[in-house]
Amino acid sequence: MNNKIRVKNSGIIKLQYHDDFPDGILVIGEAQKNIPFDIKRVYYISNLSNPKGVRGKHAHKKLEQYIFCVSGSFRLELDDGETKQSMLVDSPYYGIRLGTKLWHTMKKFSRDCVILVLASDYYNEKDYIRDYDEFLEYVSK
Ligand code: T46
Repeated sequence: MNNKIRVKNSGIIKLQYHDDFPDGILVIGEAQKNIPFDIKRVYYISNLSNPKGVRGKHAHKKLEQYIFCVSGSFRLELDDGETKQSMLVDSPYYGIRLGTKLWHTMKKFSRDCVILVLASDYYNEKDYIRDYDEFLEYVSK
């Protein structure tokens, strides 16, 4: 994770971690501390064994999220309607902000990839924009 974020409504946080154990590393996220909202939902995505698999391809209207790769790696593509950025996410310490009005796509998952997402609200399909043209219209308002 060596990227500077250029798109709007994103950013990188580095979580507190302890990697001095012989039996693994411990990474800590705390609401309103290093995660800047109250976490109402946690979900994780695993079994990403399809090398051609693509997830995401949507934006959110109000939801704030941080996405982590707790194991393996994947490619995250971000698009704020004007600027696009692609990055390899491959560290359990770093979270990428998926803020509002940010089209995001996840692909090129390693076999051992596990994605963890911390979200500011409960699942609400009405918060999704799943059509790219609709997204461009929404961000141009
Ligand atoms: C996001 C990216 C990073 C639920 O019922 N509850 C949930 O909390 C979630 C996350 C999903 N679902 C249902 C909705 C769909 O019928 O699970 C199905 C698959 O969801 P989706 O195609 O949106 O999954 P991804 O991996 O493309 O996107 C997910 C999140 O949905 C989304 O908010 O930002 O991860």
